[in-house]
Amino acid sequence: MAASKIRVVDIHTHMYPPSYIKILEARTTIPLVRTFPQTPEPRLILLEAEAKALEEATNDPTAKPPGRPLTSHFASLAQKIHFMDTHGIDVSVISLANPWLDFLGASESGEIGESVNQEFSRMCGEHPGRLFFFAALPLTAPLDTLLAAISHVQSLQYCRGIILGTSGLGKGLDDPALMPIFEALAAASLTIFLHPHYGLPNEVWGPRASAEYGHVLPLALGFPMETTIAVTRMYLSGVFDKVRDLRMILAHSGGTLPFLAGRIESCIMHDGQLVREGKAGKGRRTIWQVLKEQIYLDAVIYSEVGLKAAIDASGADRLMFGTDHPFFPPLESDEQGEWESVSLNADAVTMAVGEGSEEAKAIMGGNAISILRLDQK
Ligand code: 5CU
Repeated sequence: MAASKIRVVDIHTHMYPPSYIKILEARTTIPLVRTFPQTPEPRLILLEAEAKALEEATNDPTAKPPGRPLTSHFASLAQKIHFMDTHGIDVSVISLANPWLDFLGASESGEIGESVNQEFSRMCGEHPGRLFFFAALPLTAPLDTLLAAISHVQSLQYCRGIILGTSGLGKGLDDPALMPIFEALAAASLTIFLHPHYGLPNEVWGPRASAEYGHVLPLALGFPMETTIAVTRMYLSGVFDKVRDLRMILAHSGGTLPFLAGRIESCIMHDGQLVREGKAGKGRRTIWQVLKEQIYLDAVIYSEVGLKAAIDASGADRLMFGTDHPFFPPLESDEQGEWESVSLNADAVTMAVGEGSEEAKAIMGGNAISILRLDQK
């Protein structure tokens, strides 16, 4: 029997449609897009950790420009398809990149969200079967607008879930006010793709970070800790028990959750308050169980060690390959060629489970096809 070809699916791949870039260009505070005299390309400035560098470059035209270059990779659909073809990616589940619609006012986010989601739907329709998307929710809008947005995106042919940051309605994902949203998403079979943006407070990085360490600390450590904290808060608040059909994919292989789950469990078992309140007793679903029943992890962790921890925690049948395109482009080779950030993740799968193995096929695409129903157009 001929060996079946591996189908590669990228579930972690972002875009900013041109209309969204226009919104960023009109802004004066982060997130924003701005051109500086010292660089030809506009710069995309997204993170609070970039605030100091932005101020310095605004006051001093010779200072290092903040952010990252806004290349065609961020907004061009043709470029996304070229990237997929270059890396042998059959299907991509695209999503708006951070910070999504989180910074918009309550009166505008519903309408802007609807048009952004419609734009993603249109882009997917240009490449039927190759593109699906995670929609963005207007979290600053009133509850009825938000619930209407969930119904709207559920009706869009290529929508397979929603991308969500950790701030929720402003108070994090353990906020009881989010329950109707989680219930509506579960009822609509829309999987949440949980993605970080806010990181940790700038003071954590110390006074040298902004000038000397680039984006390393907020991206390598801030993002994963943010995800870990958000999901642990959800777990402690009982969201996963209250909404048993809720399904979440965690970016970056769950932050540090696979590594820290044991410590979280031990802290629960040894917490006097939780024990007294009956929250740590027998019959409790452990975080290990939630990881295996309601959580999926992407495979964007760049190493065999991290990937093995993710597989041990959630199972090889719950991991899904991703690239994080258009972030992390090659800096010393042609951006139109192969990206090392992609091969690091693909190689980690090979090293962790063996080239061509059933697990490798599942992680590289099979899991995403069945979990996100990508065979249904
Ligand atoms: O480089 C960055 O700042 C980012 C970002 O903002 N979002 C993301 O998904 N990856 C990298």
